[in-house]
Amino acid sequence: MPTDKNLELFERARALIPGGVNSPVRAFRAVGGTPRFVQRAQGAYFWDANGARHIDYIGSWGPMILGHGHPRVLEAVQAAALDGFSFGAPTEREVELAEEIVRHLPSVEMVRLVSSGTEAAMSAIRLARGATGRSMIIKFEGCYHGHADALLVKAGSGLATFGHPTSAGVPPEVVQHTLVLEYNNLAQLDEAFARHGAAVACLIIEPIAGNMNFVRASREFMQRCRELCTQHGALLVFDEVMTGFRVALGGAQAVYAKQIPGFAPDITVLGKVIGGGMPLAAFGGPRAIMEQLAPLGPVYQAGTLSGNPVATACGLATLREIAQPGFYEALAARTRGLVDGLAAAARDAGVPFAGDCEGGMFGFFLLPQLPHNYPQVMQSDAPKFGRLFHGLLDRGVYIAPALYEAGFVSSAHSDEDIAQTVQAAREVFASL
Ligand code: HOZ
Repeated sequence: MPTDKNLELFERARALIPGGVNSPVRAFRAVGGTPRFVQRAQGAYFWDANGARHIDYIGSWGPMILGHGHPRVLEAVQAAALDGFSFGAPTEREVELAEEIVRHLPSVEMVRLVSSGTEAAMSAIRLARGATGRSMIIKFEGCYHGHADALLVKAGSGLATFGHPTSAGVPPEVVQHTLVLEYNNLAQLDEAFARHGAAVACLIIEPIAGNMNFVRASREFMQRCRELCTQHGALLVFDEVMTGFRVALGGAQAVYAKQIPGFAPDITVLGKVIGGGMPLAAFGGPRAIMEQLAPLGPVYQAGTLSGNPVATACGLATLREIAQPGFYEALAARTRGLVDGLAAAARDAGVPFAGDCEGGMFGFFLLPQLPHNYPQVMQSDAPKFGRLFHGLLDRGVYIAPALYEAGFVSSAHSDEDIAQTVQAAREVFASL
């Protein structure tokens, strides 16, 4: 028997790292089996420790929109690394990256760079509370905004997988100001604002939720979120860590602005694509709100690695590539081709299937219809998903190892990759 290097590494890892991983979903607990340890990646593929090639639909959970090892991104990172890794002092590249972000997001006049999506969401909440002088925040069931204490209530992603309504270690007092509502439920939203409107600092939402698989907020729901926030003096915070520069150049807010005239959030939280695979995230909004931040205002926020020079080089090179004309049209067409192909394969095999996508982000459910909220998502057939996951994995196709996660296509995925994926799914669906 040849040795299984993935298994060997997993056993070594489990002895030293809780669960053998540094982020829970990677452990394959939802689907069983051995996580693939990545040796290297190029374009749309990665090779695991056994040398097996996989078509990668995770792409580091979103950042790798150009695929792995894009030559111009690589060049920018190499050049930046030669100039120095970290200074704890400002650099020109931070200014350039801020300019690039502001150029594409009309709702953002000023931006602060941080190192992770969790940090960005946590800071955005502090800013919203500081700017409004209020404490209460509204979030939605199934939306995940990183692992800051106040936001770990009925979140999605790994918390959905492990069935934790919230995390141990979060004292009830810390979440006492967090009100959790059902996604896409207009009546509940109206009632919450009627009752608590004057106390609400902000409403934070994943406009296209990517941590309960892929669930869109309806146009009506989003419009009502905007109206109620404006009416009650609360701030609308868009968590675009996943969707920012992923579903469109202007993010999910550009998608909603097309449907709702004049639509814009107050604060935007960004991550993933803006770092191109390096630890980089950001939050931004109108000047009057952002000027509440230290050193100008009373809301404190800081970070040794914030605006890191190598990470900003990577993010900047990535954003410059994706701003090329036609980039999103091609990416969206390829992603749509994947979802339609999977749907046809499932239909031919008589397997219930509902899929959706926007730009380079997609999701699907083994359900007859798309769900609109977390309880509906929870009706998905987890054991069947596990069989699909492993069937695809055995055929060299790597999707998220949990049914509560979205998927990601990059510009490096070719029509042939999509066709191979659909063929693999066709074989697996037939066996379900
Ligand atoms: N929070 C990510 C899933 N929505 C997982 C991140 C990771 O494991 O890298």
